Amino acid sequence: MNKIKLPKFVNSRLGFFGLLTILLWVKNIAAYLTEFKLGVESFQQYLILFINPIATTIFMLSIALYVKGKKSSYITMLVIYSLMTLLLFSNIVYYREFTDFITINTMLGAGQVSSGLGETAIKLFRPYDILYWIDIIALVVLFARKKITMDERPVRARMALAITTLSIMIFSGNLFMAEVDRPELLTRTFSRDYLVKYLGINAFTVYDGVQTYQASQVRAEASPTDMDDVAKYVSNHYAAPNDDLFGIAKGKNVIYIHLESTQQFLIDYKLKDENGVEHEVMPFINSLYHDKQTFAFDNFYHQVKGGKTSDAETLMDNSLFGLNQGALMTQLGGKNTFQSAPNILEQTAGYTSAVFHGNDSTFWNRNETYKHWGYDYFFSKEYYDVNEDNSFQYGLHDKPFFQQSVKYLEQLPQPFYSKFIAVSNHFPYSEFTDDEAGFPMAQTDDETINGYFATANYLDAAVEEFFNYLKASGLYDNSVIVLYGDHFGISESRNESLAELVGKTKEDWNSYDNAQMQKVPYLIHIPGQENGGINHTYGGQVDALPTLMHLLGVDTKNYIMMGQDLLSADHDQLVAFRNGDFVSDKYTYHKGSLYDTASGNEIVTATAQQQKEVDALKEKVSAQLDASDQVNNGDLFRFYDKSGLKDLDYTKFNYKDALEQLKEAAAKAGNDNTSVIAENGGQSTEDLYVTKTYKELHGEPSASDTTK
Ligand code: GP9
Ligand code: MN
Repeated sequence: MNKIKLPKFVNSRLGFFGLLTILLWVKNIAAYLTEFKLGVESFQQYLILFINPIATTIFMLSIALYVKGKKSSYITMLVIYSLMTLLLFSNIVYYREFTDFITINTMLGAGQVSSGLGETAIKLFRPYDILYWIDIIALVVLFARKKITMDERPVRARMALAITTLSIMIFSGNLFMAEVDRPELLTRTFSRDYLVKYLGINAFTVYDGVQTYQASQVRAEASPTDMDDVAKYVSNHYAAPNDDLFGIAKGKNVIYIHLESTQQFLIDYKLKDENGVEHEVMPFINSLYHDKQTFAFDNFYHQVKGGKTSDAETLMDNSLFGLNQGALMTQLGGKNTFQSAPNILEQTAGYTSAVFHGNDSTFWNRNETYKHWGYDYFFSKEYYDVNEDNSFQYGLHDKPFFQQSVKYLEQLPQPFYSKFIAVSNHFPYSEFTDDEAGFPMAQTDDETINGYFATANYLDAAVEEFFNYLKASGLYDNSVIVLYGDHFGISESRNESLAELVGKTKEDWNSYDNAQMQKVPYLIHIPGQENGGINHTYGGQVDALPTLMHLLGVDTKNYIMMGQDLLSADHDQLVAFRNGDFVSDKYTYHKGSLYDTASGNEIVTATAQQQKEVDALKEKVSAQLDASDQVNNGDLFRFYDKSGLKDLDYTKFNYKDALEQLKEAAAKAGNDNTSVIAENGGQSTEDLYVTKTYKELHGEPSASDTTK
């Protein structure tokens, strides 16, 4: 080391500051490229990734520049440097085990489920990890040997301020680029991966800290009396079950099929190709829709906001709304107490529960939220064979997704409550292999709309294959299969281009039409039933849980649910949108305009009587949304014991090695094992699954009909 000659600049305070900045930047980039899987896809995203550690590093290290004393300034700088290295390094180690980043809650030990790092941490270290620390040791030695000398001269305050300001400017630039590439990054907080990819570990940690603090403030102020108010609302709002239908699906498996971005207008829809030939978009789902074994609904609305898919899941599994801003699952899903469907069914009827989804487990914070909801198993991307050809940015395509799910599904003890989250019919509605291309494109001036029908058709075919398997394996007869659309696929801003495809014109398109477009399919298919049919009740996703529970014969009187059984005679004909707008059988109120629901005519000046009715509806809507917000923001379930449910110990769930866990449980159950594979004499049912590409089903597409 004696021979080492360092460049002179490191002997000035600013020079040393610069050296540390560069070193931290290099460490961050090394971690990005070798440790984390951030799904960087474009040049722009690489650019953002490369600059994102800079601003926060300069900002943090610049604190030391305000310290005048020689030693204290250098020590401050080194301490900050070491702490930032520690933060990065902890995330690296944590990621190796959990494929996720450390939240403030995890650090505080509140999320004990996912921490548990203590014992296993040692096993997660790699020999080359020393590279993340070796520089600190080297710096200390260099100081000791006077290879780097400390600069007597303090940095002028104005200079320090300029550097801090510079870091803020860089950060603003970074944020701007991030927002351009991924709009609503901060308001919707899709996943921690996204925040790190766009803003870096430091900014993510601060952002998470602020959110955690805000949530904890509201939570701290909440009290048991708040829950009493909510319980009063819920009991006044309760709709008693229809006696003829209560319990008709008792003891059956529940299989939810999440129809990504599927709107009700696709039901029975036929798309004309350029030759005027009609193509039915969802022939299989349509056949279910018209089946007497299906309770179908044609005035059923999604009620999501910024949390999109995750809001739909929140509504369906909890009968709670999402938050007015951002996503409940990411903000509170891993923190709050819930009394969700899987937990209720487990405790009241011995159900096992599982979610299947071919995307990263952290997306929408599912890996944490599902534990709090009581899901026993979560089969995410790592359980599937996902490659470039069978997937796109949101994960595995639907046909291989359903097919590959079977080897896990057949292991679940029955009865089970399961959810299959399909995803191919997701914006931008375009990614298909040539083998799946063929369904015609629509002919509008909007690419997004044009591809939507083909991806919906693909989803339909995937669902049909899955149904065929359910029938072949015998699961079908023992199950109630619920299909629902999670939210719109075509956003309001594109609806004018859609107008002509749904029998309207661009010019006449209005708020009423936009509200109508928020209808999504909701089909409860109960094999063997004859009393189904198309029900015209007005309802939304918040109503799904009590509806299903009553069909399963579970009394919901003492549960805190914001919705009402859609099959109950007491059901209010009212659907609240998350922003306070609404649709009832009589009125549609959307973006400040009022319409007569039946005719679609605008009510420009309401009569006194109409105004009174509308005001009453508005009040009901806000009472429902308020009650939901109170529960969520105040984490009020922790005060609620009248449901008779035992507290859920979510620390018992571990979504790794599910197959081993299932096999262990099966061995323990012995002859009492109720899984499909056990019923099949230990033989897998995987080969009962038949899957075919569009081309295999329909032959070569004509030249004009390709999806690409
Ligand atoms: C991703 C998927 C998409 O895992 O569920 O969510 P969305 O973008 O529709 O909210
Ligand atoms: Mn979605």
